[in-house]
Amino acid sequence: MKERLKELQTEALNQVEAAEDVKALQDVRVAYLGKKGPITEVLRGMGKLSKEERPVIGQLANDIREDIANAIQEKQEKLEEVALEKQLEEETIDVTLPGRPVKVGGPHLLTSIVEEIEDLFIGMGFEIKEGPEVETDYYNFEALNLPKGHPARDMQDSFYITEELLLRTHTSPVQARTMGKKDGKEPVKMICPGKVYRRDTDDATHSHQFTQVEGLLVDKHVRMSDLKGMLDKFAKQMFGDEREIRLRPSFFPFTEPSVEMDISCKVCNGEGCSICKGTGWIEILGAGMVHPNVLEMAGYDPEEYSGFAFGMGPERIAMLKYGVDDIRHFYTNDIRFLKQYHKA
Ligand code: 2NL
Repeated sequence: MKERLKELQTEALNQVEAAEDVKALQDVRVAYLGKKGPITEVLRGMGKLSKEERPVIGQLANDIREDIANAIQEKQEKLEEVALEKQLEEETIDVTLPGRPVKVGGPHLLTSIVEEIEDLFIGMGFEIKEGPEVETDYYNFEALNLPKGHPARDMQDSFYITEELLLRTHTSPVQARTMGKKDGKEPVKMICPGKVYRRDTDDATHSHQFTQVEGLLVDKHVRMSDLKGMLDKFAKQMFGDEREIRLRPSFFPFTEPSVEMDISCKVCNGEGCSICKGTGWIEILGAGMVHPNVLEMAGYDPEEYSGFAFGMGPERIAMLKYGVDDIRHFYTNDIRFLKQYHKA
């Protein structure tokens, strides 16, 4: 019986040694240590043994079981280790492979231009204000010295929603609202960028929806020369230090006097070319001293307070700065057009 047990031990240990995976090892465990295994079988015959032999064989059988179990455990750990090594090797990442390029977008040209304008005016101490695109007739027209029946209301054919509500035709109502909150006492120094709407037929230079940046400064003792100095600073920062400005008389219902500002043509340096249509000058914006009626309606005493205001179209500025020949390029979203203006 002793010999049979030793035989089984050697046999089992050889099979443990030979097992190539965890599954094979499991089979060895079931075969030798299971209830129906040969060791159990041998022990069933213990009844035939003498009293002295029984504990010796019992002890031996237990030692052999433990020996086989330990061998299985050890082999299992080894197999798991090998499996892990193999997995790690297979999943190695080759960090020297070239990467796949990630497509990165960028701001729209108009967004960049508006932000550039904002930065310049923030640098001069202006606040940025926004307001509703659906406006009341009062703030869009009335408060800007455009009473009902005023001929200028025809000039700006508008998208009306009701008799009293319309899509704003300029950003000026944001300024009228801001002044109205100051109780006629505090100064205002702001710009308001935003979308505006006019009933126009779209073509290379007209769009029914476009962008505007307007500015307003109201305080005591504000003069035309303050406007001129500020505009000169803006033009040089936006278009280059070598640009000159000139102001021509003009008309807007909300300013008096009113002017239009030109910058000297960058292309021909004032000589006259196709860009400036032979004049040497390019129109950039409109401006003027805030009309006393506008100040008064906003609650200021025009004898005590005065102000200047200006308005410009970022599309036009972008077109001049980058030679864009059609305003519709800003709204048709052709990526080939847009990505020319993404900074690297
Ligand atoms: C242009 C001309 C202008 C204004 C806008 C304004 C606003 C208030 C009071 C007075 Cl609240 N004026 N805005 C003044 C002059 C010209 O815009 O050509 N825009 C594209």
